[in-house]
Amino acid sequence: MSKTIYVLYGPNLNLLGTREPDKYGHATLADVEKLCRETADRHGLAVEFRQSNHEGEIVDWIQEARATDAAGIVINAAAYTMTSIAILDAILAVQRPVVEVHITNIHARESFRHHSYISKVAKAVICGFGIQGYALAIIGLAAIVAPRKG
Ligand code: CA2
Repeated sequence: MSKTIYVLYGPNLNLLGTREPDKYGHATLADVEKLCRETADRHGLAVEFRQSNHEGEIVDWIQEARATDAAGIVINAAAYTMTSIAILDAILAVQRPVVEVHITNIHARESFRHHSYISKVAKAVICGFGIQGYALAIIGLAAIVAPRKG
């Protein structure tokens, strides 16, 4: 198993930090990438960081994570979380721990955001901590894939 974790970002999250800061904060996607790399580095992991507005490309990357023997996946599939059986199926096939992250608490928002296909197959779900949720997800994954002694 490699020491790389895939951090996958779904549609519209390329806009992070530029619109709706009241909901999603002021940090940009580049800031999130930096946070993920620093957190992973502290735990002896590397990061493959990707964002796409296209469902199929996200499916391709989940398959790639298996093909490259990645240690796990952190995913915020954004609106595809609530709609994509294709992403659900890809996660079922990947056979690696997957942590679902949302910047906002999706359960405190509109009812159409309450149902997640990904939650059904994820190892863990983190929502509502803003971008710190990514650091928490990486720390949790590190504990699963490379438990520390003592
Ligand atoms: O809270 C989250 O992380 C979400 O996954 C964000 C998605 C939303 O569809 C989910 O229900 C919850 C929306 C991402 C849109 O991102 C933007 C960021 C900045 C400005 C505009 C959109």
